[in-house]
Amino acid sequence: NHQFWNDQPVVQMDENVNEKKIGVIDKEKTVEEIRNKPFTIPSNYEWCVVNLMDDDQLHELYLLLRDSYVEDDDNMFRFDYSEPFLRWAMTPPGYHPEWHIGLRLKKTGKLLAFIAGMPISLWINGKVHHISEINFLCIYQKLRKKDLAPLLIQEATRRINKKNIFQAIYTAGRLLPKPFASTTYYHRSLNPKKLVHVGFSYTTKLMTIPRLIKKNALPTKVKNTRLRPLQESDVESGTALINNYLKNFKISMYFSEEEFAWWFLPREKVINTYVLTDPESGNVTDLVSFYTLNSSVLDHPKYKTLNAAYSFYNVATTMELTELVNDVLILAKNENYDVYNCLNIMDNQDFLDNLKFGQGDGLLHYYLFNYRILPILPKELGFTIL
Ligand code: EN5
Repeated sequence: NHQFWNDQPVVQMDENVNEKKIGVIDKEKTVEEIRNKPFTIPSNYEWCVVNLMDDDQLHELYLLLRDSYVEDDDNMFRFDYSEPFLRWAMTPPGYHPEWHIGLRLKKTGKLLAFIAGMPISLWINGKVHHISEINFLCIYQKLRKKDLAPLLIQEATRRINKKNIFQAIYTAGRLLPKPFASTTYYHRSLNPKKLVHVGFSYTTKLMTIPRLIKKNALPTKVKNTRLRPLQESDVESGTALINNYLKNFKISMYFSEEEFAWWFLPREKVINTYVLTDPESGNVTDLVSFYTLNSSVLDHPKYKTLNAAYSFYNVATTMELTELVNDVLILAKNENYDVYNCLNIMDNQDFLDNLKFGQGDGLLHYYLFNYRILPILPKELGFTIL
């Protein structure tokens, strides 16, 4: 049912973008033209701002997402974003507290729905655009089919427009009008036995558990022994390295030094970044990073959690990307992750086969709100959404 999306400034399903149509969809508006009043909601609900700096409110949001956010197609796993992760993901430099929008039941105050906007800088066709990212749209399981999502999206749009921003980027596993890129998940087993037990992976007649263990075995030590965690003093050269790499993609993230420090400096169980530096200059030459996003294993007697690492950004200049990522698989395995996940974006396709990643059953579609671009291939995309 795309009734709502038909009236929104997005590329429609039957539309094919050509050169002439690239650019803003809705006619330009001014901040003054944007309504000041929040969207009207059924009288038993109320809007709220979820203050992520408040531990109790962060915990409420954590529980809502843990119980009602994204699942795989067969409802076997559900994302379990940790509290420190959620705070990190939604409060980057320049964030707007009022873009963390909640919906509560008036009577009890229970948090029933949420949507977040975050400021983001993107390179689109060679130019930096300061727009919004949308993420963590979630409606409490028992409240589905009440059509609350359109209200949350419109209220987020209004608050973002009030800051003079009229474009947003977002991803979804579902097909909506209309992706500019569709990417595929790949998975590298680190703990094959557990993955099979929880139903994340499977055996076949030929691929038994012992064979899976053998196939996925990794050395205990990394090849590049100089690989070390990113630190404060690497920020300047690390930012230069990554922007220089990312600007070659058709759409990519752009990082100020402050943003680079925010997104890459290691935070335990949230974000890990490892680098190699040039011995002479001390500049970062290679960088590999992953974030921690566990999933709840739904209805399993023994296991409750799947420990998953997700590839974030990788840049290799002094070695093959495959060699760099092989080392990070070793580090992730040694830190007890069960699986290393990755999309076929950026140059990731170059290492997937060699490093024994297998295609998953999930897709991730990328969307822009109020902007038309030509469709692009996964490998032309230099941008990860958490
Ligand atoms: C907010 N920004 O479907 C939107 N995950 O493949 C986020 N599959 O884990 C939207 N179904 O293939 C996120 N194992 C959309 C993704 C939602 C989550 C999702 C998929 C991605 C996933 C696993 C488990 C499937 C369980 C049954 C999967 C196969 C792994 C196997 C490992 C060994 C080599 C072959 C593949």
